[in-house]
Amino acid sequence: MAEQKDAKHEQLEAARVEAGEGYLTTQQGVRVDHTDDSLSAGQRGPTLLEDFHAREKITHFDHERIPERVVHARGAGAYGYFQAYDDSLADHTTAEFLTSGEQIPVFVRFSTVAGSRGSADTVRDVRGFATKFYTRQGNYDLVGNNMPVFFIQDGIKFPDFVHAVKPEPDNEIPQAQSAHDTFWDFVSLQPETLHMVLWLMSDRALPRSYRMMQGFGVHTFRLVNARGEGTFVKFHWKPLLGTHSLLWDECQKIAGKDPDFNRRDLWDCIDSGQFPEWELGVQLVPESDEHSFDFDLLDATKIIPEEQVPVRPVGRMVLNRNPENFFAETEQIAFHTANVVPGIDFTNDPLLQARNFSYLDTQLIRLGGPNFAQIPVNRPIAEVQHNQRDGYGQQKIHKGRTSYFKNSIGGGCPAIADSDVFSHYTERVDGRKIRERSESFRDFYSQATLFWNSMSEVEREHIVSAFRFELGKVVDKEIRARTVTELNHVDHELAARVAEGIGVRTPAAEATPNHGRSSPALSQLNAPVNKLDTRKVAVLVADGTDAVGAQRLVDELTKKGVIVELLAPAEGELRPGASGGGPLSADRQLNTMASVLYDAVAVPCGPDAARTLSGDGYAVHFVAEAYKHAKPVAGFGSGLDVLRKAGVTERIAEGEQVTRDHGVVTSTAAEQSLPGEFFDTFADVIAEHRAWDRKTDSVPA
Ligand code: HDD
Repeated sequence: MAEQKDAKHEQLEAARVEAGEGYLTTQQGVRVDHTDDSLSAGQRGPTLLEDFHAREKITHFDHERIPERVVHARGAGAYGYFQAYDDSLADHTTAEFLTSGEQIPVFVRFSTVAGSRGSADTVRDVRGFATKFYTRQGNYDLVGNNMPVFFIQDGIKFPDFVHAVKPEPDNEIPQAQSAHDTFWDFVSLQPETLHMVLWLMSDRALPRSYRMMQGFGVHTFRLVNARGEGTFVKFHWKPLLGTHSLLWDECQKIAGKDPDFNRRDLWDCIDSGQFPEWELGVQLVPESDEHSFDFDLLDATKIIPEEQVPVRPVGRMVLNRNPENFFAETEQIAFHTANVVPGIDFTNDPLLQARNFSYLDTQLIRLGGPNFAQIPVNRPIAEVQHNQRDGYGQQKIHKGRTSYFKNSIGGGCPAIADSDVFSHYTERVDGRKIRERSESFRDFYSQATLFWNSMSEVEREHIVSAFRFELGKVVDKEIRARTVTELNHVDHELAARVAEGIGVRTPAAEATPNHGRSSPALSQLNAPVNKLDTRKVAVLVADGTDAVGAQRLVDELTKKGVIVELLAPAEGELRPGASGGGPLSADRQLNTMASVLYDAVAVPCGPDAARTLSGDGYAVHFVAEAYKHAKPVAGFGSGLDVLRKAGVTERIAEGEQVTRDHGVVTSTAAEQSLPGEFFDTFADVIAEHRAWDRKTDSVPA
């Protein structure tokens, strides 16, 4: 594939080092002749302190780790570009990257929040979605999440919130989970968390892929135009592939089968040229409308419903390049909400104000001093000139005698520019010093209710079972009861359904009447994006699989953008079936994989293969589990025997015609007579992702 080069890429080239070239040396460039044995006094004698090579090697190793991020420790990142569609935002902002139409290099890091660096990807959690735009006017960081609101309203509560959700301090259990007493203790005592907690209990917390998640700037920011006029703005990222999720049961299994599930998915897709893409949208609110909502624009626990202020598309982002070195790039990237460029400014959102302190502060300990902006991945492509000097890890040799302003000795340089500068929005502020939450921040329930009202029944079922699972892990019954009392302010039915599952008394009556409003844009399932690009399908094969039919299946689906893998009891070339064709080769050994790692499963024809697979518990479980998770399941000819063995029987119609029943696509035809319609129907079903109307409660898997 042609290499993408942009200004950031070229800058990074200077820092890249080819592995495997030249001779082994010390850090000082001295060639070494031996690196397998320490220098010792005799073959069996003590190691000598004089062995500078061994000491240097071990010392460096001892210092290889840096503190992990206090939150968002586990992540994966990639480079790409952002491109504005046109200059239509020019009336609102002087930020060139939003109006120039040029490709602006970006680095995006996705993350989970609560877990350590080595935790599993598919935990129930918020996902970070942080974008660094390397613009000509300097770096702009949009440090967002995949949910549009936050748990707390004021950053001073962030340490409390994080201490509550992180593993409990006495035994450091549980890892990367909110299902424990301290988290729910906090939630039940801090009702402003409720709206975000509903998002956290929803499918949004279980993304199928980083490529299939929305992103949100969360806060209300401000765009500022050339006349110094401000417009409130909320940022939205919408994935082209739609927003899709896993089931909780899958997540728990994937955490063991492939803890790198989301990270691997991002890497593999970029590696194979299937570049993920998002559209950037903005909700704009004129300053004059600041007080025309029934919530406060400065309250980060609130959304602006899209039906009230539509999201206006302004550009697209494509991620097209994997990093070369995880530590150097993904680990050392340092985001900061206060990294803004001319044309974008803050508001007085108290959560944002605290973040503007926290990010710079945390990088100082994480990256070991004040020069982390010189680390290759963090360097702007804009020219950097300032009078900051020295400090740990200084990489620059600043020439000259002056590092102060004003100066005459250095010719007055660096000088103050008179154009394209960042000027703070001249907001008028006036107030007494007080510690007090604004009255306008006091409605904690309406938008939680709005979210609940906007969900489809399937999504509601998932939310209820998430609450039951999480609260079911809470030992203290008081905390369970208090949480249900809070939920009763959101919706009585929700509170009752949760209470029923966790042994808590159902509240007698609703605490706050449900306002009945909804916002359709909040549901993933009410308006799904049906695309099959990069969906992953497992085709179960064995010796005797009819190679012609199986190959047709692979070719037809691959042509449509689906990723197809052949799984067999053993890897390698398979003995062809009676109808010839082939050779067919298995991509993977069945028992190293699992249905939860795929979006759909198919079993082609071949009597011998069907016999083998029907007698292989792994294969049968594979199909049954996919069926249970409402995934597309397909089979033809004798392949149907495997489906029957897996309990799919009632969805299989007799006859060669292609039938489609609750996401199950079948035909009794062997491959020669299999109608082409089979592949199109299967593809349609894959594009729909899940057959939510399939009832599978009684399916064991
Ligand atoms: Fe934060 C990391 C997103 C509130 C303090 N945060 C961090 C990252 C993301 C977010 C995506 C990871 C960046 C990366 O990939 O390196 N944080 C958010 C969002 C918030 C939010 C969307 C609310 C709207 N954060 C928040 C508050 C504070 C912090 C209120 C502190 C007062 N966040 C941090 C931090 C981190 C961080 C401690 C840890 C590592 C880092 O910054 O670089 O400073």
